[in-house]
Amino acid sequence: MNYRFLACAVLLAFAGVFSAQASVVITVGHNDDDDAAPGFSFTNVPSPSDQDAATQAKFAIVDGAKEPNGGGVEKLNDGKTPTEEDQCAENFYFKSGTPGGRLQADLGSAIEIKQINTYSWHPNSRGPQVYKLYASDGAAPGFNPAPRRGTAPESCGWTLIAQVDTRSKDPKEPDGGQYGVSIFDSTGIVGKYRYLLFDIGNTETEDPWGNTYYSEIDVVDANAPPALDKPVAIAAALQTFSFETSDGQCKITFNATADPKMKYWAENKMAPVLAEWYPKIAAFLPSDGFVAPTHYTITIKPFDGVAYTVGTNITVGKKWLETTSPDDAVGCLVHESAHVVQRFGKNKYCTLSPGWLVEGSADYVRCFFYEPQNHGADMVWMRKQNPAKIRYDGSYRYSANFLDWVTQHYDKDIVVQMNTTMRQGKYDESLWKQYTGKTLQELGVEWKSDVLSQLASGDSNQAN
Ligand SMILES: [Ca+2]
Ligand SMILES: [Ca+2]
Ligand SMILES: [Zn+2]
Repeated sequence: MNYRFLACAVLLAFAGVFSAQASVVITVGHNDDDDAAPGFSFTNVPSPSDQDAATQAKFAIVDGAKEPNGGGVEKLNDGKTPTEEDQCAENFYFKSGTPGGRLQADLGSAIEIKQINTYSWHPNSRGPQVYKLYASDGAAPGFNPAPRRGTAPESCGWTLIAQVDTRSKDPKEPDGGQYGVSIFDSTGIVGKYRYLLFDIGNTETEDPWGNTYYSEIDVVDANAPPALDKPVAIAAALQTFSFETSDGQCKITFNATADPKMKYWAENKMAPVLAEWYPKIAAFLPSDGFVAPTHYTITIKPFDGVAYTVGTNITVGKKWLETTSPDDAVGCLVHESAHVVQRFGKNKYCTLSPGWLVEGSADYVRCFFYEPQNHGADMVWMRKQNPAKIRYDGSYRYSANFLDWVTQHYDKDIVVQMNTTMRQGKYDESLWKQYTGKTLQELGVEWKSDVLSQLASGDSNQAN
C-alpha cells in the first residue's frame, strides 16, 4: 500500500457516498492500477466470497444487452474473480456503446441482508461502478419482478436502497483499477429481501467503452455463521496481535491482516491451539537446562511456498494459506512451532542436523502427537502414497512414519533422544545403533519391508 492509494481510497470513500435512507452506509474500496492484484484485497471492504447468499441466487438481465465478448451473468456469483485487469470473459458487462441496463438477483427466499458487496476491475473507464440498487421481498400487491427502464421500480414494489457512483471527482486521480463497494446499514440489517434490482449505468459516453466490468456481486446473510470450512482470505494491510500460551511462559505475535475471515481464523482457531500446544511441545521435547523460547512470531508474506521457520520467526505463504483448509493451516503452524522448540544448531562437524530428521521430527509432533486422529502420516496416509517413494529419509511424513515405527518397535524415546542430540549439536548417525541396537540403514530396510507388507495385507493398524 502506498500513500497515493490511501489518499485515493479516502477520497472515494467520501465522494462515493450517497444514501437513500440515512442509515445506509456505502464504503468504497479502491486499489489503483499499480496496487490491484488478484484476490481483490481492500483495507476497508471485505474480499469477494464464494459462500455468500448470492452463490445460490439467480441473476437475470431485466433490460439491456450483454456484451458478447464478456462473461454471462453467472460470472457475478461464481465466487471467482479475474486474475488480470482486463479479463473480459471473467466479468459481466453490458454491450459496448449501450447505456447499461438492469439486472435482477433472486435469492430464492427473503433473507435478512447484512451487506451487499459489488466488485469490478478494469485499467480505465470500465473500472468504476455507477448503479442504483433496489430491493424487494416480492410481497407487495402489484409487484413487478422485472421492471424495464421506463418503469420506476418504486412504483411496482421495490425500495431504493442505495445509489453508488465510485467515479473519481478529481481529474488528477485516474478511474482505473479495482473497486469493491460495500453497502450495509448502521442497524446491522439492510432489510429482509428476496429480490435485488441493479440499475447499472455507464461511466462515460465519450467512447463506446463505458460499461463496467463487474467481477462479482456478494450478498451477506446476517444469519449465516462466519465461513470456516473454506480457504482463508487475506487482505492487504498488516495487523498484529499477540497472545500468551496457556502456561503464561511464551508470547506469540501474529502479523496478519485486517481481513475479517483471517482475523476470525487467527483468533478462534489458531491462537487457542498454539496457546495450548506450544507448552505441550516444549514439554515433549525437553533436554538438560533447556528453556523453550519465550517469544516467537508468525508472519504472513506473499511468497510461493507453505511455511518456514528461522530461529523464532515463522513465515507463512499467503497464497498457500488462501488455498488450504483452516485446520490444515493450524496443523502446519504446530509443525513450525515444533521447529521453534527444536532449536537445532550445527553439530561438532559443523554440519547442520540432517534435514529429513529435522522435518520428520516436526511432522511426528504434528501427526502423531497433536492430531493422530487425522491420520496425517500413519498407515492410512501411507496407503495413499507411491510405494516407490517410501524411504526413511524421505523427510516430512515419511520420516515421521519411520520415527513412529522405531518408537513402537525399538525405543519409545527415540524422537526425544534424537531431538536432544541435535539440539546439543551432538547428532551422529552411530547413535541409532547405540539407542536401538541397529544401524540407521538396517532400521530403514526393516521399516520399509514392514510398511510394504502391511500395504500388501491391507492392515492399517500399525500406529495402534
Ligand atoms: Ca460471491
Ligand atoms: Ca465472479
Ligand atoms: Zn518444517
